[in-house]
Amino acid sequence: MAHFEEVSNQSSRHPKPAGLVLQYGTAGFRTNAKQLDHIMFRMGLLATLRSKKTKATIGVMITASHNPEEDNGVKLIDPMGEMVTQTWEGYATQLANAEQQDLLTVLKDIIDKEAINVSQEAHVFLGKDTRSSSASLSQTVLDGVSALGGHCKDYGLVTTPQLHYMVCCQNTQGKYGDATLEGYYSKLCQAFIQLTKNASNRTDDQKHLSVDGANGIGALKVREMERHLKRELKISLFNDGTEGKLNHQCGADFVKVQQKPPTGVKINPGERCCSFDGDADRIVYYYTDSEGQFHLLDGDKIATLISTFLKELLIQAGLDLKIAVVQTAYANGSSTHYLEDTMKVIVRCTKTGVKHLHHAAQEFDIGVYFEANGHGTVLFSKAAEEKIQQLAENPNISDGKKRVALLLQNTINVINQTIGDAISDMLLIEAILAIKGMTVQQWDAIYADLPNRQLKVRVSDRRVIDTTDAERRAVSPPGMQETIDSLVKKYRQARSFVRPSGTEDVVRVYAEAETQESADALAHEVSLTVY
Ligand code: 16G
Ligand code: ZN
Repeated sequence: MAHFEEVSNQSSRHPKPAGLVLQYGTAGFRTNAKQLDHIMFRMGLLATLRSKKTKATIGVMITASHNPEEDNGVKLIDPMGEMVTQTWEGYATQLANAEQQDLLTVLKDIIDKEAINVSQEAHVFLGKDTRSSSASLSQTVLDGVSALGGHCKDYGLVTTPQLHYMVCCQNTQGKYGDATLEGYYSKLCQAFIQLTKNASNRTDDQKHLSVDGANGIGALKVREMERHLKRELKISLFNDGTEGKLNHQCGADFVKVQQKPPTGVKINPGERCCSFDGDADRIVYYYTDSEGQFHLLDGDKIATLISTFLKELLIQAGLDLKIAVVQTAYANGSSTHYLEDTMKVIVRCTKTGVKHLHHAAQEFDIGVYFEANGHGTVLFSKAAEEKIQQLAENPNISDGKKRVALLLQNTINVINQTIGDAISDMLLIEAILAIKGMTVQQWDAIYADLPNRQLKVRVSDRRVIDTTDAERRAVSPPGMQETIDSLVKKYRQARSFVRPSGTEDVVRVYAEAETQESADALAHEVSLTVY
């Protein structure tokens, strides 16, 4: 077949280093950028096949998120803007690891297994972050797409969630919005402005927010968006990429893991600040108090704020919709208690990785999902959206209920439901704080986090650790969980777990306890049991 000759010719320009084995992990392929050229070519091929199979547009995003600038990565986006399915993750790994001479065989194998009509048209949306390696790697994806006769629209520099959004808009024929950056900004910002109309007398201080752009793509996009906000949100942007290095001593991952403020941000006591990560799909908030103490408001606090707000609206609207919060093992124990015992919302725990949370959240009318690291969003079922719309359009309801229905509609519109999105989450959080007239301190005081510590341990083979119960318990190596259990018993309000990382060659240790000293000691002791 003509295409295969082209694939064969082109692939010799993007050869695979013999023996190199990489895996499509939690968030796609991710490693040093120098090892990724052949991967990009092959992911161009695979995205084209996925498009032929689904008869829809598929996304390819080049980013390594919060990893250092020298790394890069790639992930595929399925038609509705979600992460690619597990079977195709498997194909991605097979294709990536085929030695040069076996590439066509593996490709044909996928075509046969999936019964793909190779002459079907194919469309791919491509995006990249600001890493210096991203430009040439994205050219290589283009080579892969064109080798199989696919069409590619290159969005250039975009955040990961923006590309997810574009793919969803395209495949829903514009029902979700326009597949353009302008469309994205105007949908989100219009909803934000409508929401803030429900906030009375916002002062300039309340409208002000400091944003740490992690020296990445999020900073560029916040700048682009600003004029759409019509001064309803005044952003002081730090770490905008003009001086500092991507993710270095800054960004959401740094702030969450180190539990300290990023460098490069001017923080005035009491003022709200937030940090994005390197591809702007995560956000955390924080402030320092008058004593200089740092306070972090992570994904758990965000989930609590959002779910409380939504639950209150549903009660006011008289809508009987089932709302749930989806978390992972990293969720602070205090957040889970607060949500279950005080808020009385359903809480689910899944394995780490957005796709797991996303799927669990889809089972409810309204599913709020957040990882403690700040990655998350809210999903509304079709039925929930319809009920809200019917209420908004019902001519016989009171003005109060009408207002609540419109609030819910604008809340839906400010949210990027395809994936966690720092920009969209920021607008939603700012709107909620404005509407509730709440300061960051009041938000923080909803519950008190249990002190916690995360450590990473380098081991010769992290795969010897196998977990169960949403990664909260280890089933191998034998005896390890029993040791962890006995260590945990030594401390009050303590909990700890270990899990192999899906993105780095390390084992992660998490511990929480009544005091920081206990959490630190427990994390340290547990890390010594990992070998
Ligand atoms: C990836 C995941 C993130 C998860 C992290 C865990 C996506 C889009 N991103 O960044 O959700 O928290 O991996 O990393 O799924 P780890 O397995 O190295 O701890
Ligand atoms: Zn990210």
